Amino acid sequence: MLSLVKRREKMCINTNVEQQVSVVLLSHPGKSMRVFILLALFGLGLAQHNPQTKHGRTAIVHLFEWRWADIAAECERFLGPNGYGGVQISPPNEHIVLNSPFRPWWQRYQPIGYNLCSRSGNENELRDMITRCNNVGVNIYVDAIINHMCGAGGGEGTHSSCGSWFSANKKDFPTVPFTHWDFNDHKCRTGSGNIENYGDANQVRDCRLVGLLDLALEKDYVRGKVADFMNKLIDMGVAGFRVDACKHMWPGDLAAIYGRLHNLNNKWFPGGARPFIFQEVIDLGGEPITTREYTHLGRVTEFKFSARLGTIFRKWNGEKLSYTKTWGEGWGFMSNGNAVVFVDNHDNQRGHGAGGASILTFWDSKLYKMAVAYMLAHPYGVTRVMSSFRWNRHIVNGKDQNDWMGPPSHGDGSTKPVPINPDQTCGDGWVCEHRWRQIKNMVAFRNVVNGQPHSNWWDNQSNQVAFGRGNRGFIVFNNDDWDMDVTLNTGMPGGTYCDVISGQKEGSRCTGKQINVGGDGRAHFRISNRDEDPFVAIHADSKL
Ligand code: AAO
Repeated sequence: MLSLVKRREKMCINTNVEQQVSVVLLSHPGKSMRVFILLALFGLGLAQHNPQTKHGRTAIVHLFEWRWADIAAECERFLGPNGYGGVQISPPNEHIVLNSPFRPWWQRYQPIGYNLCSRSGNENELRDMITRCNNVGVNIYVDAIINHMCGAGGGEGTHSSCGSWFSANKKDFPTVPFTHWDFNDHKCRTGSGNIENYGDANQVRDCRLVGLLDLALEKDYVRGKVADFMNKLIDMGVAGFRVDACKHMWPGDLAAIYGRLHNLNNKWFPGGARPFIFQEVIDLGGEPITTREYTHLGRVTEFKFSARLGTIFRKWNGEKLSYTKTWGEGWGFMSNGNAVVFVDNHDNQRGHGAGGASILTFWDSKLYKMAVAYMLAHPYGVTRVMSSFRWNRHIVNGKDQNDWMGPPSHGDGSTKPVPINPDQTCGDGWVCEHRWRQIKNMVAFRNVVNGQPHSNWWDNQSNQVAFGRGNRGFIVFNNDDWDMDVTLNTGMPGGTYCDVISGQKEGSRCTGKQINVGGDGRAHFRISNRDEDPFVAIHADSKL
């Protein structure tokens, strides 16, 4: 049975539920009904592991705090043409509006209801964005905040993004409606009503995460309201959800909600396609709740990937890049088919949610570009690229005093548009890592090598490593403090290739370094540790 399960896991990529179930039926016509139902359920779960990206696209970008109008334009002018598969958007539903601190980014993680107006725009703008992105083959994934509503101290009034009245004091959210019956407080056993100890799984699920009013998701009524909210978005055309704070919800409650979700809108997705589900569970080890409790329901964020890659590229704790020969499951990460991976996310880039000094961000751009390239070149996981805004970082004793600062805004707190400069970078404090040449070109690399095995590994037992992806791509890193001068077997067909890190192929011309691969697949690489980008990548489509 286990080997059958393993085999099916491989087969399930890009198939829909009906196909999966019929595969089981055909291959085991004589087995008992019990086995069939088990596997059918298993297949249903696996379908939600599929990001449903189109045209062989493999990477998602989180356009953190972008306005819907800007995302729509970005899909058409940049993401579609450059092969991005999808966008994770900031929470689209009504949220609290705060004055102190003034309009922090995290106010959007405090829902007031499920009306679709937020700091990023209204429902019409949301619908327009979903349509226009889908029309150019770019999926939209919604950041779904379903564990809680606003903070218990959120007061009472109409300080909410659609102007709806609510009362945190009375736990009254009339637009849903939720009343005090729909919250968990009676189940929580801590003095403060908040989570006090992550070592106690019951309080992690039944008490308030940082004081946020905790929804009673075991109630059929509450499940129904949450599913209605998600289904409305599915019907509008979104491809799936990043589900926030899953550690704080019982897996059984989540299964019940996911089970109510509609299939994707078949204007843009194949019949029977299930929404992609990826769940935020921070598991760095050492707590009773692990990612394993959630992987049957959908993919899960692999925070170990982010934390370890930062330490490796920074060469902290004696870590070396050469140790990543077995990167992925070999490092104790969850299985490849379950993982969503990232170098940094909107929390840990500013010290929230498992953030720490090791996390690489745009602030350390040289190492950051290398780490993102490593992630995109490596076959492990569904990859998510971060796209940030700049803020006035002010670190005192290891803590950023300005970790709350919201996106570039006008005086009234409304979010500024994203202007595009003549050189294709973004202005007004939008960092647009996803537009950086090295990152954009590595997204294309990942698409070109999709499905090819990790191959032709080489290392110098220190911080110089190289690996290929079958005969479709090859990447070489020098993160040592000395120059690199080596001849390596690339596994690529002979010819001249354009390095997509120092430049790119434009027509028949290469704006960067050229790499000559001999008829035997071998090529010479010289990379100075003082190069602005001490790494080189070539792929089948960068051949001159
Ligand atoms: C804000 C204020 C609060 C206020 C609250 C209510 O900051 O002071 O009480 O409003 O009024 C975001 C912000 C929060 C913000 C919230 C609501 O980050 O600051 O609160 O919006 O506006 C846990 C959860 C994880 C969560 C993370 C931040 O498990 O789900 O905390 N992330 C998501 C979102 C996030 C959002 C929310 C959830 C809420 O991505 O943006 O919050 O919707 C341990 C645990 C983790 C736990 C962290 C908390 O991590 O394992 O589960 O994450 O602690 O820091 C080592 C350990 C590692 C440990 C870590 C601690 O690395 O190995 O396990 O240390 O850093």
